[in-house]
Amino acid sequence: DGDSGVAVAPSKPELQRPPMYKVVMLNDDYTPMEFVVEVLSVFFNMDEEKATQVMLAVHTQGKGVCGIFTRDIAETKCAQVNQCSREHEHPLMCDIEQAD
Ligand code: TYC
Repeated sequence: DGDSGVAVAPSKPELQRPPMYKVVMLNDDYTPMEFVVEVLSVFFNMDEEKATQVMLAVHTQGKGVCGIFTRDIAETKCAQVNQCSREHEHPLMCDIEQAD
């Protein structure tokens, strides 16, 4: 695209979608349900109703997805949950799994 006077269509940048990662929450026998609901509201911005649904799904099915994010965000959220659980001496754990 120089000075030739010929109109050139602007090239459209071809952007790749980044790989996405699920933050997966695991069930255990000891963490209070109320604490799990609190964690889901604080770190995943869920309202009380949604957090309760996800907590019960994890409780009955063994694990459940809290959200899907780019790798950095997923790793950070996972680490925040695990640190918060440890600080409160609960065994609650999250992990990450590649989504696609
Ligand atoms: N199973 C726990 C209880 O009965 C509650 C719980 C739900 C724990 C979800 C962890 O990710 C979890 N108190």
